[in-house]
Amino acid sequence: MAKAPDNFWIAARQATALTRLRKSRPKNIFKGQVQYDKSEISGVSTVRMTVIPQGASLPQSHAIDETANVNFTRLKKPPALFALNWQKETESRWTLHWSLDSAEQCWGLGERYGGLNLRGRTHTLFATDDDLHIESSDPLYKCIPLLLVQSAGGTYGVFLDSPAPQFWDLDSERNGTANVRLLSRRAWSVYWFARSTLPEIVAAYTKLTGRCSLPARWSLGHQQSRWSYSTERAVRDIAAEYRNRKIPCDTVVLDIDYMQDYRVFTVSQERFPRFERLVSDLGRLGFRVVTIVDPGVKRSAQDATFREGRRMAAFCTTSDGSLFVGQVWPGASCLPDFMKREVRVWWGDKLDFLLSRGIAGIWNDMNEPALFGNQRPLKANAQELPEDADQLFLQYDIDGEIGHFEVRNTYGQQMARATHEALRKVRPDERPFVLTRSGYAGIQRYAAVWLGDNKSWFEHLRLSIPMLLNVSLSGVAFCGVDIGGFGESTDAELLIRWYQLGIFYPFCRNHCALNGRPQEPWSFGPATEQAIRRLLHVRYQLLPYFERLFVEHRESGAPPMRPLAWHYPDDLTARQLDDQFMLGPDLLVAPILQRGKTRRPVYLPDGHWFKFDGGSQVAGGRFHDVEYEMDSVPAFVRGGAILPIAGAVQHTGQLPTAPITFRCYGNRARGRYWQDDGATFGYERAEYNDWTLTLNRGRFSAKCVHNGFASPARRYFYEAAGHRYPLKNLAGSNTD
Ligand code: MIG
Repeated sequence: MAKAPDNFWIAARQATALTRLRKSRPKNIFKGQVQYDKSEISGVSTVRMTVIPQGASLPQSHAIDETANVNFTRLKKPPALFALNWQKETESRWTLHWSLDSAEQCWGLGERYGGLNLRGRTHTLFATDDDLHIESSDPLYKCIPLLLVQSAGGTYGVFLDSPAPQFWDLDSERNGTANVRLLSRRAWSVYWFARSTLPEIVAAYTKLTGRCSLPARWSLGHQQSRWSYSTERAVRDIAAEYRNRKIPCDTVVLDIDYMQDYRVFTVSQERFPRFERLVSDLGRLGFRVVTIVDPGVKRSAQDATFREGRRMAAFCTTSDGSLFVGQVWPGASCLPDFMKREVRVWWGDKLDFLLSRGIAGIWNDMNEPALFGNQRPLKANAQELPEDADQLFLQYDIDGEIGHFEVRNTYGQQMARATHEALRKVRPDERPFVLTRSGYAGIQRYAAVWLGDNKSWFEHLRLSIPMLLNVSLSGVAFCGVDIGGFGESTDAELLIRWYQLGIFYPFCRNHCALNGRPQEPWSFGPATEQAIRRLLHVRYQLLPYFERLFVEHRESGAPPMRPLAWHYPDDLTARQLDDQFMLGPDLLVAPILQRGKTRRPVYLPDGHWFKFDGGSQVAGGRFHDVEYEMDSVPAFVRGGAILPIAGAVQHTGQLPTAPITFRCYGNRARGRYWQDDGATFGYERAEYNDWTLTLNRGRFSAKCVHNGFASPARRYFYEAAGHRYPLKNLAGSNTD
């Protein structure tokens, strides 16, 4: 598949390395069955290889979206496009290897610390709570074994569907080989997506593993969090500050201190004596409340959740049958085995404690699972999988008892699934909001994600772009990082710069650790507050555009955040950049990422562009040295785009009646405007409106493609060449 490298030295190195590999590789000791299947998924030729060791059962996938009904047909032998070699080297170790062309970059693999191109180092997939993200960080919270290999010639994909520990060595020895070590005693599958375009590969992968449903509109608004707002008073004050200062916000998030002694499904009577009243009062101000829920259940006969869980054998046990006990926030705690269906149902029913009190969404933390004092239970360079009995605890899978490490990477996934399914059950026609720290391939079907404990460092501001791009390309469209940074203390400059970028994260939440100084938008004086207010207004103005992007994610799998190469695959400069990105097809975001800087080089691909602020036209096909003020919006709009811009609001509850202006960029432009209730699954019952917008030599028209939603009365305008004109009517909606 890889064409011969043009560089002689690379070729020579590769040849030596391969001989060395061949010599050093133990022989294949595999005994069992291998199956090959093929399918055409969203136009991409896909081959699946399933490897079933003697005595093992068929693999049960935790990634595949069963409702997608992708059909495979059996093949007699591996087809030519399947360029992957593999072997079983020891009783618990497998290796897969193939060669990489010298020009190929490696993207994807979910949550990785570092730049967009993952080539040149090793990446461990073993769910880990790492609260110090530095350059040598390797395993993090999420494990998504999808690699996208891309070059000017196109992109191909490799998806290794196994929740067991994986080590991906992406040419760390610079000899042109990718080498994956999988530690497992069970069956597994690998999918090979044949070379195609980047959007097509992501379409195929998300067809297979699912796409997120449209987010509840409120969850796309600004969320304010902190570890912790630990009294009713503190929560009310935050909400009041937001409304008094007219800074847009939709959600207040409650971290672990709302509970009694950190016990799950409790509320502190002392600090939150009138919890329900608090939630409903906030609701009247247009706020939703989200609460954290960790998996650890306090091992205590006084705790009702523990008693119930023990009675129904919900908790993970060790090999001698006793309860596994680990240290987490409530102290000595037990972990529910979310692999069991009845445990997921039970946990879901328990969530009613929060849902019946009006809690709008659930935030799952610590679900790697994290254990104090034992965050890395597997050696960094493990070559063997410990025996089942030595994998911390046992879990259950279709074929019975199984060592935890074999399925560790889905622990958080199964918890998020239980939570998602509970919300669907209790509120069948409401779009659920679940946020999770850990997850596996397919996590997008159950939850939005944030990338855990970053710090208030410019370095982490900068890295949030490539990290979120790789997460997005790995199928997880609804993602973000803590704005302002979680650990350490932020300052005015960093907070402003972070909001300049953060208003473009699909998930937009300010969150801060226990010891950091407060970082709500008003914490640094009036000038900072004013800048952030303006930036958040822009976030809300763009929400109709965000909603359209999520509609397109459902249609095609395209994530809102995309590398430039998504749209400009032949542009060699664009392919190298990971300090700027596309938000959908129309916005290019290029923020300041260094302290003390007010300018930066911005690359605009071919075509013409418009500054988001002020709308001046800028030529594409080259770099520009761009200066940004403290309240500037660091974005450029593609010439030929039409953006629906909403009028100013304080929260999404006010959006349906806010006027919409279709802002046209250039004198020939096209756009799309989508409208629904933003809250229910009505869009699946055709209750939405969908318009194609065009501007042709000054003539604006909105063509209704679908008309199924009775929108409340609102006013519409279009804006072209700096003038704004009222629109008489938009078919399919009520205008006044
Ligand atoms: O051991 O709940 O990543 O967002 O504020 C720390 C307290 C536990 C880690 C999460 C962070 C959260 C914090 N949690």
